[in-house]
Amino acid sequence: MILLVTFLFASIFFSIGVFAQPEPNYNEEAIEPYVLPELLTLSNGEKIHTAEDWELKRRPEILDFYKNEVYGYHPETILQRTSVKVVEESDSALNGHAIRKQIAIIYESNGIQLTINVLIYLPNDVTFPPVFVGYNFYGNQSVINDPNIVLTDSWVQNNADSSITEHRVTEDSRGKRSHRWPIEKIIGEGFGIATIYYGDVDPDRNDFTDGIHPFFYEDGQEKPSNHEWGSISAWAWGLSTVLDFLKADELLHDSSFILFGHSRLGKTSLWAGALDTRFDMVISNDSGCGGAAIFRRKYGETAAIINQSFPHWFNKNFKKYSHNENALPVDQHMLIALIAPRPVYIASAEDDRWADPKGEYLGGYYASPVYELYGKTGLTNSVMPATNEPIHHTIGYHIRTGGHDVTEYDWEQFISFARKHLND
Ligand code: GTR
Repeated sequence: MILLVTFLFASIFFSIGVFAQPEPNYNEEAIEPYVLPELLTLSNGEKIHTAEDWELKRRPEILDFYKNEVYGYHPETILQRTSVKVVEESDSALNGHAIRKQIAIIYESNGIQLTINVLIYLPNDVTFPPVFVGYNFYGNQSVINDPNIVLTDSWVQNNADSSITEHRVTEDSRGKRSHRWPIEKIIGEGFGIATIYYGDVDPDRNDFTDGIHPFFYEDGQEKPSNHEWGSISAWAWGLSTVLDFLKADELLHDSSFILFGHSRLGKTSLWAGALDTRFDMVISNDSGCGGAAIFRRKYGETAAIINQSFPHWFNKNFKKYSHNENALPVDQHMLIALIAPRPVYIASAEDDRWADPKGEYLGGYYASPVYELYGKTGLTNSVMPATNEPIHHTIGYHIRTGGHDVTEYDWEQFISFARKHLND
């Protein structure tokens, strides 16, 4: 009887949509007309005509909107509370072609510690190589099959891919994600790579008692308040903290740093690149909703869907924009514009409709007027390019064949884009 009543109530709730996921739209024709918030008009109506006014007036205003209403404020990196330990180093990695270095960044406060493990490969024959910096989903050991890679302690079950969700890191997961990280190729092209398991900074679950957040709570605080940081901001904080130490490393202090991230970590790379102008270039791969894609299109994943599935990614204030995108004071062209004039690359995949490839393209297209203020070229055509026809302006873009993943084709584009623009 009790079971029957519970079942009846659950069915009613589902049918009226209390628990149900909103249905995604994949029909371009069904997109309602929308008006984007103006990139080059201050909230007091004043128009912006110069790069200087953009930097002094409009950019801080937009950055503030994002902090308040989307990703949440995060504390400034506090170097005094961190120390670094070289855990392992070899100058004969990858058959002698690379230096491998593993460092542990230890953040300490009130007697508790958080350890961020950074795995670095650098080409042996290049001084101060440019370095791709990016998070991985499954631990540093997953990016390459190398028995020397230290396993992190902060492993937690992660729901991103059911094929490797076995709780703690095991020897089995060494190299499981190597197809996304063609490290030998990257090294062979003269670039370095630094990667970090994102769960070291904040485990990816709706729980604010773990990861970096509690280190910054006021007495009695148990979770971030409405305007404070969600997980994407926490991961962005982690990238800036790692950058502090990379920049101080004797092998890297003259290097350029290229942020790279896929999917939720592509959303993170855009936000981290917007916040921290020390990153010389930013790449987002299949970043979708909350990344490069325009919210107001509501194509594929939407604010309502993402807030329901991943309430911890954004701040509490962002919840009020579920089914209410037009009330947002920003849209994602503004996130991309915050990176200007630094080069930014947006990568999409044809079958990754969930991430709205066209919305990702338009994010770059509508950001372009800010690049133009600096005399740079963004995406000039309102129509997106054909599949596998990359654009390498200061805003770069491609849509490739295939699905939600990071492929060799993607890396070929990232490398040639970096070569072309790093010294702009
Ligand atoms: C999906 C999520 C996307 C994207 C993706 C990923 O479940 O809806 O926003 O971030 O995960 O990170 O692989």
